[in-house]
Amino acid sequence: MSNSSALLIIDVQNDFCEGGALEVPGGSQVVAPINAMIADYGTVVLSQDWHPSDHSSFASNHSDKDPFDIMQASYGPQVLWPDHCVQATDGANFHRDLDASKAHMIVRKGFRREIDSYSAFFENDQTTPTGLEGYLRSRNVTDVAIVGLALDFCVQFTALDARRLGFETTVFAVACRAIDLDGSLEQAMHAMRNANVVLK
Ligand code: VGL
Ligand code: ZN
Repeated sequence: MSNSSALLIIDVQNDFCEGGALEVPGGSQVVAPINAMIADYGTVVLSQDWHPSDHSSFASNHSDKDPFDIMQASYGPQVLWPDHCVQATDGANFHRDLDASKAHMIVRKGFRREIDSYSAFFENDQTTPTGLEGYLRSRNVTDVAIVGLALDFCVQFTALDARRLGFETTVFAVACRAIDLDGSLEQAMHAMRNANVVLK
């Protein structure tokens, strides 16, 4: 693949894998296909969900809420999650078999207490940037390939933002796994197709 393509590896962290705090079914199965793709890209970016323990997306920080309830945040509806990917915990570490040493950049997201961040480009208010766009543009990236966890949350939001920013965008579903909360997977596939994300 050419140097104008970047591989965005989304949230392949212990808490999203089997036995983790917000386990995605089959999560660790993405590691081998992702490792096999890394050498094909001139730019390789990892995203890392990186929350403070008092993060507003954690149900435990709301006295009247349970995990997977939906809350009205200032920027819209927000799913409340089990505590996960707390900064500097083992759950926030990348899966041990992921070839993380090959990454050129690591984007941390979700570290502001009041805003969650699914996308690796913008937080959930859709305006606070992570800096990833500028990084890719400064390396003349025009195309992105997206893989990782979870297909219906962070992968989907990253892909939709990539399209919004004008990147040619392919999601490799074989190297993704989904949470699938109340039809979220089907909804995500539909939204990505509508936005001209190429699904492979
Ligand atoms: C994610 C829910 C909460 C993800 C992150 O990586 O898809 N999902 N935080
Ligand atoms: Zn999170």
